[in-house]
Amino acid sequence: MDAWFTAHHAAHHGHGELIGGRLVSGFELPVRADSVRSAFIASGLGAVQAPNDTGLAPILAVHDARYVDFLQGAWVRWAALGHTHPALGMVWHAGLGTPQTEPRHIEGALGYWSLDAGCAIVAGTWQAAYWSAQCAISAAQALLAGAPSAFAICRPPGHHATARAMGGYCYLNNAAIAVQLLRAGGVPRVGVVDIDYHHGNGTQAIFWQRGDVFVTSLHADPHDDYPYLSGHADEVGEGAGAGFNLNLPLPAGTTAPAYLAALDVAIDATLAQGCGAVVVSLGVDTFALDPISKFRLASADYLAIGARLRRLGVPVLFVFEGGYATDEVGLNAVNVLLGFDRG
Ligand code: SP5
Ligand code: ZN
Repeated sequence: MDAWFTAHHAAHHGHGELIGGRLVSGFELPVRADSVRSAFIASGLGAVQAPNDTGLAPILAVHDARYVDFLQGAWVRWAALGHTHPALGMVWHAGLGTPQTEPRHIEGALGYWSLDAGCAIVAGTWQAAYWSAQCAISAAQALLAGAPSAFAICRPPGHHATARAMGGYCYLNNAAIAVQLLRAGGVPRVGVVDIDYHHGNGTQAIFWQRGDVFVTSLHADPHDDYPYLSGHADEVGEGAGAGFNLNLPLPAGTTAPAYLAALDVAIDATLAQGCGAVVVSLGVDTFALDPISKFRLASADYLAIGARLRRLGVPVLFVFEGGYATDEVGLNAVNVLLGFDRG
């Protein structure tokens, strides 16, 4: 199994986030991706490749073109106000649906294109997000070319980003972009298995009305944790997508037995849909020592998770998402791949 990585991710750094009513330094740090890359190399699983530059087309197959324009230009507009600190919005269109008019002022635009205060923008944010997506795209292309598995070391992560909004450290939905590329490449139905601690709300929203993409997510019960506003078990999709979304919320304190039982439910449901390929949103913020999460998985449990995922029996693309225990994030992510590889 090869991995895709670029050093461009490090251009996205030095920002804060709003947690517990305080603006604190961000948990989504450059060292995360570097640790995963180092652990992958040490594992001997395969080579680390640089992604191709496929341009904006695969990104625009998922994201609103006006949102992508905003992301590309936001820092320059913010800096033009004389700011040197990271850009962060402070208005949200809660309950108002999707307003038609984009505010002219950058402070308004930041809210217009945001889900929450978890996505500050710095000078290198677009560069990092663009190349993060390119890692997912190149890994998906490898799957289409016949690879049985691939690993996109994406940073920033992607599963909270919707077609037209950033949120939860995510700007472009790398997993959704990969899914769409696999669909365009001829896979009739694609599965998503999201094992990040947080509900994959962006991925759910993108495929909500789609019957060609089966999305399942295991995550913290949204009554008790981020993203709070979605991830309940009664969210099953709509229209052509009715029945093609499966949420498996789990309580705080969840350990391996209950987690693996839920993972088996997700895998069985995905198998029943006859998916020709599966994208795994690989977050390891389910780890007991994760600083922002409340599950209690151990490093060895990730080997078991990978072994279970092998049951999918079709090509699998792993896309890196969350995981904030910087000392163990590489080990835990690569343990999933090792478990998968050994079957
Ligand atoms: C990709 C990803 O994992 N994004 C996660 C975004 C989570 N943002 C909100 C975190 C709220 C944490 N609250 C508990 C803090 C305990 N110190
Ligand atoms: Zn997460």
